[in-house]
Amino acid sequence: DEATLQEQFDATIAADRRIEPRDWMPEGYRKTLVRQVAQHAHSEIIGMQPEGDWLLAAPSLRRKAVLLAKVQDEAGHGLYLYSAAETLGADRADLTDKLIEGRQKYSSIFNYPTPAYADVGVIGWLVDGAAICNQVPLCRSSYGPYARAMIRVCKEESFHQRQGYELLMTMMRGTDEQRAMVQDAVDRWWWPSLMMFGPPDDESPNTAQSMAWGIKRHTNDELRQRFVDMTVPQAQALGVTLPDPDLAWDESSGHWRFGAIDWAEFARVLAGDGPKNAERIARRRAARDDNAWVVEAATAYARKHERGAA
Ligand code: FAQ
Repeated sequence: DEATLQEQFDATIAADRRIEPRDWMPEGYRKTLVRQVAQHAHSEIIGMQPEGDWLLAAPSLRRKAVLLAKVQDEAGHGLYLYSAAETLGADRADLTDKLIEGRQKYSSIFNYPTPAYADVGVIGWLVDGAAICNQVPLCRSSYGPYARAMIRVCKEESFHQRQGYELLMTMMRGTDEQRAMVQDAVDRWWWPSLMMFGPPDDESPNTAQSMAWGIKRHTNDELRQRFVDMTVPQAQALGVTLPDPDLAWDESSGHWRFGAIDWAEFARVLAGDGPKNAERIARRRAARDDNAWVVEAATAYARKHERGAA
């Protein structure tokens, strides 16, 4: 009965073993995972757009090949994560519709523009750096398919982070104009990167329950702090300044203290009012609608072969 099943589930979580698709799980656990995994998948797919804009304008064949590989990896991550959501009973086409209709979210970070080529480097360094901080602990998430997906995703994100940092190192060894371009991109992306970790812990409705279920392993503020501590020395090595006058080393705690985040801006972007929200969704909608015939044709072909096999 349900009480016994709940006990078994609780015991699995308490013993830090994984929940698998065939296992019974409370409805809230399933819903929370579908929400987080779908949002994560949407972020990867929408996240192809800001850098994808530079594919036709990359400054060399080598840079183009690297960027193409990175953007394709993001497509792979999205598809991998939609598959994980399907093991929870979700339907991929339905999730895409919910994204396009604004009923599911994607990361706030992808609503900012990429006007300069240095943005590609800064996204790799800061956005993929933040993604790694957030996702490495998710390799130990309690839901098996999500945790296993994160292992591969994190390996690829490490490559993404390095390609970004290497690109920036190259530009910083270049001309004054190139250095200024990098600094301007850092100034624009720093605060939005800190917002990627989500609202502060005392305003995060999902964290406590997600941690109790072992879906999340750290709070939003813990991971944000870890990211700042990791990134400040990298900024110093690169020779850029981070746009925060309050950034200071705190000897007693052994952490970098940082200034107040503009949560009103975060709320505006989540409400659909960031610089690029409308464009990102319009493009995703066009991709769904313009390619519907491919899905129809592939589905018809698969049906025909299923009948042939039977
Ligand atoms: N943007 O209660 P919490 C990538 C929402 S990396 C938009 O704290 P939770 C790689 C949240 O969903 C980016 N919405 O929620 C890449 C909730 O709304 P809901 C993707 C946000 O889930 C790099 C509400 O606020 N990574 O794509 C954001 O416990 C470069 C309350 O928040 C992941 O998704 C935000 N930043 O914690 C690709 C990682 N923050 O659903 C291309 C997995 C919060 O109740 C290029 N996800 N919200 O309506 C997570 O770790 C968690 O879901 C958090 C949020 C930490 C994002």
